[in-house]
Amino acid sequence: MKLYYTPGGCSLVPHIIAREADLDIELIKVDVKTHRVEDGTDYFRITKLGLVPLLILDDESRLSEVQVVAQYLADQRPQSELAPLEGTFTRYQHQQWLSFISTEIHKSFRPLIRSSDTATISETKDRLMNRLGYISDMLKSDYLMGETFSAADAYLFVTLLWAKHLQLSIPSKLEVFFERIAARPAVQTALSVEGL
Ligand SMILES: N[C@@H](CCC(=O)N[C@@H](CS)C(=O)NCC(=O)O)C(=O)O
Repeated sequence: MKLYYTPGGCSLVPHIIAREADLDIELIKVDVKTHRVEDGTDYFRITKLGLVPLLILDDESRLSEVQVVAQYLADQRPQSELAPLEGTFTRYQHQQWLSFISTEIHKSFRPLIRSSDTATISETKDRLMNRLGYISDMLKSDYLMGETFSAADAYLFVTLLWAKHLQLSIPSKLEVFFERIAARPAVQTALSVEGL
């Protein structure tokens, strides 16, 4: 399997899950500013949207979208419990978190990084802080799904990494959560391999 990634991007989520599941995966670095792969290939020739993550399986079938790629990788090693099993109610609760983080958290960062309109930035920050506050209130155990680390935690962790990079003040409970996830050996390896 090949995973196209960019250092510190949302592709870090499936990268972490692949390491947590101890999967054999080839990492291929993409500069998402120039859309060049590390060997110089134009990334738009590989994928029309030019987005990471992109997972290419050994039979050349492809998967994209953080949530989907992370769940696929988790499902390759069900015993690692990185995603609840298909057909269970907790599977949907986990997907609920993945979707919430994708649409309400992940996508808030684009205007924060790209926009120069102060009203847009201020409104986006307020909305992001409201959503992080909600997650903080809902977080009753060590992880989003309770006592078990899952792909949703990896996703939240990566968005908190961005929040810290932008020097946003995050709820104290999420600071503790961030440190808990950062201390995981697989997470440390993924961060170090990406040069973070
Ligand atoms: N909907 C996609 C979004 C992925 C995405 O935003 N990827 C960013 C890196 S975090 C990217 O590749 N940006 C390059 C670009 O916008 O051209 C997903 O959930 O996987």
